[in-house]
Amino acid sequence: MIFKKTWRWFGRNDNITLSDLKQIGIEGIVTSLHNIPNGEIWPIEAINNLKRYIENNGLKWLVVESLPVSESIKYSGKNRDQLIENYKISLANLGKSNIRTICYNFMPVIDWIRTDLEKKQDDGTYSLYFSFIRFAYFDIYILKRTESEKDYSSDTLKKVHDLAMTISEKEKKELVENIIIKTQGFINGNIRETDKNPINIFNQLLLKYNGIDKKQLRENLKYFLQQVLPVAEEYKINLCIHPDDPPFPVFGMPRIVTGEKDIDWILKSVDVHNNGLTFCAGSLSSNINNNVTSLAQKFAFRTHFLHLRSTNILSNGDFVETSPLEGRGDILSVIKIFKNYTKIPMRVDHGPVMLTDIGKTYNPGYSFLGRMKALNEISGMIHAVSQNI
Ligand code: DNO
Repeated sequence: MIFKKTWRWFGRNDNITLSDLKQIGIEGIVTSLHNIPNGEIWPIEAINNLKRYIENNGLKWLVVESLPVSESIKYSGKNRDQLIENYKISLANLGKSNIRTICYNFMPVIDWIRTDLEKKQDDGTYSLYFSFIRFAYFDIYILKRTESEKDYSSDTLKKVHDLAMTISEKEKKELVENIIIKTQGFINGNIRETDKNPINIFNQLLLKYNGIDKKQLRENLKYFLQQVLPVAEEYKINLCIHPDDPPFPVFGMPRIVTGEKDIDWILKSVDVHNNGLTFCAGSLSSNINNNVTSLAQKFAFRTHFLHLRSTNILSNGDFVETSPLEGRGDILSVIKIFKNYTKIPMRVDHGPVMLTDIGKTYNPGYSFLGRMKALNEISGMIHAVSQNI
């Protein structure tokens, strides 16, 4: 196997068990200490406890996804230095426990975004989906963000206003749940299912970024990297930033991991091997300006973790997740490029809901059978590539 085959597992409460994962050929686990609040130190005992549990089940904890970066570090709040100190201690504790690949992201306020979590496809499966019109509707009519209309074309605005005439209360509620709640809670995001007024919390957080443009956000990332990378180097930890998903500005805030220029800037901002990338083919594929194959060629040398998934951009600009055999993720070419690098941990991502998983409860994008199907498609490609077929 030219990659380490890994799987994102959400801890002891995940209804997919480690023995399930052994049965489908997984070698390594990607997980996080999901119960530790964002910003707090990860104690070495808690790390070792989970690590032992994984090892007792015959697997290895290979990747942390994510060690979350607190908002205050991103918007350079008053307590950012204290939070960076905490981050450094968590990193050192992970290093002492021999966990050496750490994925994180630097997206302001909101991690990944979809407007639909189960959009029915022609084949009867359900996929994640991003609709521009419904997203803009949420921004303008539900969030009521000041001057939000300025961020959309007149054509989009017309469609948004048309939608406003017909959208039901149920659909509005679903948009809130899909965009800012259900995709965030399970990854230690800012909003939890139990929060009473998520819109209010979200709007308060957006205010923290008033006056923070792309240049400033980049500087805040650089400030963070300059301080944490010496610790990463000392403990031989590869830090790998995850691309923005979707990779374009949202809610009037900048995004700084969207494509070639951004990634180049980040890798050069602190030019050491441990300052690396999570090459998420899926996220990168959902920006029409990105050519995933050439990005892989350019950045494979600093990639420490791979997410193999793919999307298709539709003629109206929306995007939808696809099988790894299709779409703009160009997974076969990506595999061919990474074949020449030493055994990078790889996982699939965002599988469809299908067959007997329909109606079961999983974190959005993380059902069992859809991801297993994608993993098998990818395993077939990897096998052929490794045999030079
Ligand atoms: C969603 C994922 C993200 C990703 C984090 C990494 O399913 O792509 O949550 O894991 O952004 O920090």
